[in-house]
Amino acid sequence: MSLVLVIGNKAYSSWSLRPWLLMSELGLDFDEILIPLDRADTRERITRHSPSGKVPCLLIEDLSVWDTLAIMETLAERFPEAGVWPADADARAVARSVSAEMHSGFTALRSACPMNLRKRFAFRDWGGSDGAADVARIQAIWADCRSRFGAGGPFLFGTFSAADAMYAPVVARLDRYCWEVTPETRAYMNAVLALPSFQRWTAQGVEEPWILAHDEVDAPAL
Ligand SMILES: N[C@@H](CCC(=O)N[C@@H](CS)C(=O)NCC(=O)O)C(=O)O
Repeated sequence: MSLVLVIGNKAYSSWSLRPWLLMSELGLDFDEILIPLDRADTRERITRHSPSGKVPCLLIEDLSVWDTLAIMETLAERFPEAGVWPADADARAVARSVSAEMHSGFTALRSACPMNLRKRFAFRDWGGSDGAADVARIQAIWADCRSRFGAGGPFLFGTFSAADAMYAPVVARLDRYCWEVTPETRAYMNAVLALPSFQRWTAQGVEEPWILAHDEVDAPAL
């Protein structure tokens, strides 16, 4: 089965990172097509593959699957042995809940702290009280998953799963915008940041020539 993942800039495209990281960490064999965002031909190039005009989009032979959670669910169905979701049914239900919560939420954090893998910023009041509430909720989610389901490894459900891939860009944001977090949160973040595929993605993003002005916050980088 040929798999091609269509993605945006590695330095900035947080949605693209999620399925790329999942597929890489699970050892699925895939090719990628990288389409730089915010250029004159971006929309035309993306819509050749993705009817929504957004990335990521997964091409399975001639079939196009778009939107991050749909891609992950399709991978779970097509590769049932790969471990996209936790094996235990209760853990799997919670993994889907926290992934859906990520997919639809945390807009204050996401807009105040766009993913930017080239920069690091001293903490400031990113996103005001809404940003702080997002980060508190995220830390509560991670603590709950780790304490109830995380005994088998350093990730939310022990071994790496789609839930960790969904939160990987949040890990990058908390790290690079220097949010103060609990030691438990930091330990989880370190496990994600140390993933070989996360490091590979970051190194490739740093080398990209493109700057996306709307993802560059107005603050001096450290
Ligand atoms: N709900 C979508 C969101 C995808 C999305 O917003 N992708 C951005 C890049 S991170 C995009 O394709 N933007 C198109 C553009 O800027 O032209 C998903 O989960 O995949």
